[in-house]
Amino acid sequence: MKKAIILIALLIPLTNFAQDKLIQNIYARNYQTLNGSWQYIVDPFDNGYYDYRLNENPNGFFKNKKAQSKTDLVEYNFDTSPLMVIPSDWNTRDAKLFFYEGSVWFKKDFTYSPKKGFKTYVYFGAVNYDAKVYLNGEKVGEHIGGFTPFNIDITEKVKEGNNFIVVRVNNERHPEGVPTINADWWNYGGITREVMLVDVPEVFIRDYTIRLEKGKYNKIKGKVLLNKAVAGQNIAINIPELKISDAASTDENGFVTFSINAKPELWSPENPKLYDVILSYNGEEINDQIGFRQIETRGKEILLNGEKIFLRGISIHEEAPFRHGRAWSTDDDKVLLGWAKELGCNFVRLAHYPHNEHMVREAEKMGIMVWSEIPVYWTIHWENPGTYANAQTQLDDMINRDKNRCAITVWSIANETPHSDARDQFLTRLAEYARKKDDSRLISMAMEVTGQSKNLSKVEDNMNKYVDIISFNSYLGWYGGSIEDIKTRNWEIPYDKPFFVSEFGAGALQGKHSDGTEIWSEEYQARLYEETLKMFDKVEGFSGTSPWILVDFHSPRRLLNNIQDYYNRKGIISDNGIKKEAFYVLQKFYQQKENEFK
Ligand code: GCB
Repeated sequence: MKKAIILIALLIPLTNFAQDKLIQNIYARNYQTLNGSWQYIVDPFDNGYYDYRLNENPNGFFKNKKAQSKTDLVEYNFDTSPLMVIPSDWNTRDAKLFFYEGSVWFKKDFTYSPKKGFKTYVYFGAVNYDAKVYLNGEKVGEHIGGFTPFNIDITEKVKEGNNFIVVRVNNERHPEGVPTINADWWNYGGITREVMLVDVPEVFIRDYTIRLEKGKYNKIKGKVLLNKAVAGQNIAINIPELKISDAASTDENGFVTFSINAKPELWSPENPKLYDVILSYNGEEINDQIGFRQIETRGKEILLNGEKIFLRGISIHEEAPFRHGRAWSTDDDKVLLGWAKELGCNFVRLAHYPHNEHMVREAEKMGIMVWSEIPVYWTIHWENPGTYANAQTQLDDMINRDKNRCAITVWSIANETPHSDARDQFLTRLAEYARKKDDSRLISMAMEVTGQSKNLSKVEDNMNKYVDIISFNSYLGWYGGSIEDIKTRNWEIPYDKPFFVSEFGAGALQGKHSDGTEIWSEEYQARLYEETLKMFDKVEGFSGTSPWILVDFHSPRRLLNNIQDYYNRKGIISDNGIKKEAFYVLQKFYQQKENEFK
């Protein structure tokens, strides 16, 4: 009995409030932005949410109450509160909030004219971590998870003329959360991605998937789903450049499939060809840019469009270049991806959570393949059903948002997780879920090195059966061992699958120099890169790497003053955008690999 109560208690904070299914390709819809200035109130004791008995207060700050007379006691006032530009993280927008973890209330006024026969949604690209959303003083939805989008149907609540929206954002860490309390990145709080009001017809195309049929180069498959189960609706698909113009009728589930003979030019890093695809229904035209490719493995090789490739990657955190808050805009993303391009990358590992949609779309345009990951990181609560549900929802949302992005070649379900039966069960369920949902990509996870002796390192993991690529993080020469050890190390990876080194690296303070024997110097980092790349290049099945990491990033775990100062210094570019020596070592290696694979 007690157990059941605890279980329910654990589940309650993780369930979503009337969560609406995600609308595919939000940027192609008719929308009005709610980005810009929002008033905010910092509420460390959640005074706007609970009353003094710690019950949820029905007259919380979301009422946006204003004193009506000289004696009316109202102990908050959005109108006189400071403004913050949204999207953003509060940590880098307000110096007082750099270390803050707790609740902040945001409010924005807006005017609106609802259109007859249309539905209105409010869409959030991401809010970290727990969002409660109120419109005109009433709760309309809530969401858990800091890196995936959500939309809420507000048709019944939005008014002609003036409206106000209030969001209570809480970024406290929870042991049972995803991620859990311990992680090596900054816990940026806030409305960190775009907010928009979206108009769609009463019945509309909510979701679609368009790609090459698995294993074929001459057939495009399309699946389209309406928001309502209505039969006999005519849906048109057009791909002008391929002279495709087709239409079909929905079944009783509001669902249509297309199977079209076509031989599109294939997408690849050398030729990132995208086609305009237009779906039309009920007065709405949804425009997307879609590329076509096949990704698969054969024995120890990764094949893109049937040809063996080497993934010339780099890991990236979603942190803005130079200003070091959360990155969210195309401009931020272009700088990060531009550096990756300059390095010679054809691949990026977007660590350790889904990055913003612009990032993936830009990578696709630039011809960069993407590894996209959910924050199942380190010591997740494997036995907690609520934690599993949360992880699966994040996986589901990540796949739903980006399933039409051909650049995404790998879904990653976890990073460096400690082995146990409960962990294996949790991850097996996730891997099977991802596979069932999307069989057009590879599945992987960043594993750990499991055995080390003087001359031999091993990677053994029960999850080997469920992944397509054996990926692992190796810090030989940094967290244990020396650069000399790297020179003599052999590897045992006993699986007939390609392997990918999802991380290796060393900390270096840009501008700190030595003869190469001192840690924190650029030379030490560069030597470690040289030797590590040489070491792995000798091992059969080495199919790519995404060293840790493109740019120095904020981390609360990095406290060494005058060296780290709350930055993880493993970037090959410094926090102020200066390339370290290791950048050029990796660049040279990638030039060689590019030539080898021409
Ligand atoms: C890792 C983690 C990454 C850390 C990195 C480090 O293995 O996956 O999130 O930031 O090591 O620098 O220690």
